[in-house]
Amino acid sequence: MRQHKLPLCAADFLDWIPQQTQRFIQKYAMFDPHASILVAVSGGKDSLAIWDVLHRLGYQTEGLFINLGIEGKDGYSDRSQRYAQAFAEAHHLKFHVIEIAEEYGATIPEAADLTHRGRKKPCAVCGLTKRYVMNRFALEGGFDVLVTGHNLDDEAAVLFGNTLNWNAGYLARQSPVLDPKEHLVRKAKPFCRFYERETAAYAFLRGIDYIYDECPHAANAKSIYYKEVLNQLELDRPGAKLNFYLSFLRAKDDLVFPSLDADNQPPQRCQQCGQPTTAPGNCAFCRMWETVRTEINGKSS
Ligand code: Q46
Ligand code: ZN
Repeated sequence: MRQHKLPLCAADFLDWIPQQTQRFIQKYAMFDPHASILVAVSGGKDSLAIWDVLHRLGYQTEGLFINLGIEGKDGYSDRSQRYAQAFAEAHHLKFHVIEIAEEYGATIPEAADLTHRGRKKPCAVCGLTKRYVMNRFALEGGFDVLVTGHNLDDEAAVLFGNTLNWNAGYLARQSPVLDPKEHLVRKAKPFCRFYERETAAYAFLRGIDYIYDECPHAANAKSIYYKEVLNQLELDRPGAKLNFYLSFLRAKDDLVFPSLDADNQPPQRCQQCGQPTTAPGNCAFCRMWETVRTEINGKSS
């Protein structure tokens, strides 16, 4: 690992990742040893690797897979689910599945086609739905924290995008851990300081079977372009990516637009589901799925 000037053999690397993860959990006060943890699993390397590490560290974890209905039957979502399910079964871990089409009446790509938000690209619909469903499931299940497998490459790319646009509200909220608020569960990203190649190496060396393919809708995403730019920077200056992210975390408390933090907005409640929302009336999730249902009903009548 050039950024740490640290060479490790496979056996030491497999110890190093959990040790470092535990260090990050404590450093950022993510959760305590007895927390009940819901891990958002996608079937990919990062989420299965974090689940593996937390389980090995002795944490009490359950997994949540959201089947988005991408590529229909036996397509990308179903194949991803099989990897996540197989991991859960092999480790005797409790595994929950939410089928979006069953729960809300349409798959993510179908919903994207029916709403303005989708504009024929499902990612906006998908992101909003996943955030909402994960939060709700974690709250209703009484979990203390929702853990995701975001790695340093993900976090640095988000930070880069938000910095290019000086998106103060998003910058203020970007953090390895978000404290719970009313109707919002605590969220933590214990892998946020690991490079993607480190989490991939961990999954590979540990023999975790995960879905190699990216979601077919990920191609041409802005985040992928930002990752490429940052990788170029990293190539010339090893550690640049990590430094970019860690310097931001250090600077953030003092420097980033505290007056624009979303905390200063008056709290509002969605009239339909009761979840927090920035505008009066229904939340973005309820409004979007209401439009989808109206469109489906209009087409069938
Ligand atoms: S799963 Fe969903 Fe991603 Fe696929 S549709 Fe886009 S947002 S690319 S993380
Ligand atoms: Zn709502």
